[in-house]
Amino acid sequence: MTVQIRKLSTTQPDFQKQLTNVLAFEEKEDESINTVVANVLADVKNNGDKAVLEYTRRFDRLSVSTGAELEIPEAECEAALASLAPERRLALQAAANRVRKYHERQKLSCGSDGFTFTDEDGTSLGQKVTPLDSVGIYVPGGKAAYPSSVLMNAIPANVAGVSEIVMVVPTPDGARNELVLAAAALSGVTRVFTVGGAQAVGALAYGTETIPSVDKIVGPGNAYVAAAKRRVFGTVGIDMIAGPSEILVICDGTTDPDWVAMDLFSQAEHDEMAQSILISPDAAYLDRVDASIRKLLPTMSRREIITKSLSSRGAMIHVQNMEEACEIANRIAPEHLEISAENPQHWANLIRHAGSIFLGRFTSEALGDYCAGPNHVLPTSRTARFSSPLGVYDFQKRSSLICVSEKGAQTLGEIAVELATGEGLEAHARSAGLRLQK
Ligand code: HSO
Ligand code: ZN
Repeated sequence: MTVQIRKLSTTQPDFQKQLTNVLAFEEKEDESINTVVANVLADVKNNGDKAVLEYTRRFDRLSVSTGAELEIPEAECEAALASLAPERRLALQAAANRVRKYHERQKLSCGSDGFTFTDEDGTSLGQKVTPLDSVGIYVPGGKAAYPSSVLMNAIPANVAGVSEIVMVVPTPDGARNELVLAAAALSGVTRVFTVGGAQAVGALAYGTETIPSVDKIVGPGNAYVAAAKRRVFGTVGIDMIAGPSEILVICDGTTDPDWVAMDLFSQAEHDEMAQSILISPDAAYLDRVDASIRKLLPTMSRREIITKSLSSRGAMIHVQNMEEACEIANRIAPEHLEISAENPQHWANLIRHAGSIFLGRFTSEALGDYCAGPNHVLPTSRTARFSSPLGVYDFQKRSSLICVSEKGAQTLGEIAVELATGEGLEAHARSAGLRLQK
């Protein structure tokens, strides 16, 4: 199977249409998945542990007779961390420390203490910020089990001050992923249960005899998990529903083409539906990267996934200049944007929509996935137009504060009486009116 990447140029008369085709991605709304998930959720809601144990036996071939046996004690996560090869343990610890440091900055900058101010009548107004009490972190099992994602989901919650962080992870046939457990030990996770799928989402949303209900569920999962998260939204909060990974590289033509080819591979290897796009004002450079792709692809262990991803959703776009490259990047609103160019800061100033921006040729996107510090849970499928990376702010909420002085009760009371009367709400008008001095 040879790789065939679409080539576009902004000078083509139908360029906009072609770009729309490249970006088109339809999330399959599968009715059969929805039906299964609705049944599983209802069963877990009504029958608690009994249902969870039954689905875990059926889907994960894990047979235990009590809910308590689904829990992995904290000591086992600590032991998993201690038993890692030293290089692996040090790398995980270094990543966790950097992610924590970054998110601590984020907590300071998003005003964790709130604010108050007093107006001329002595009425004080403000905003109070509090962490959520409890969150659930879904961690996929099997091939898609990423310890780095445990760090990225749990550490911001921990930094926000969430006191109960419950992690659920399927363990098909009872196989536990040591690196995932070790990551939990480093991230402030308080309890771990070996459950997955829609049943895990149901347990976290409704609670069972063993698994506590939480206030918000975050973390990636398969189509069943995504459908379950959508259904329990409202009972609990959820984070985003993540689509396949994406990378957009803008290159001025001065970076080693092998580097850029490998950066495109790095997201393509996640998923056949992942999207890797390269934009350059230098047409000859696009050809050089194409040659690097053909040279390097046979050496990649995940070449089949990469080939499918690049051939079905990849693209190379020739533009007239770097300004035009940035305009198209804003239109694409990618999850990850690498600006592999001289003076990257200059071009980054023109970018308005991107989940994470990687500046300069030494900043490979892979460093952001693991250890630079910022979160790797990012808006996909063009949602960077209106949403942000997962962060401390996703684990906080705000309450308004209003303390009206006696004088303020007069000024505000007159306004409220007038408007309440206009709305025909008598009790509102009288409630405000009773506090008016006659
Ligand atoms: N690039 C992925 C995150 C990840 N990469 C985890 C490696 N491990 C998010 O788009
Ligand atoms: Zn990645």
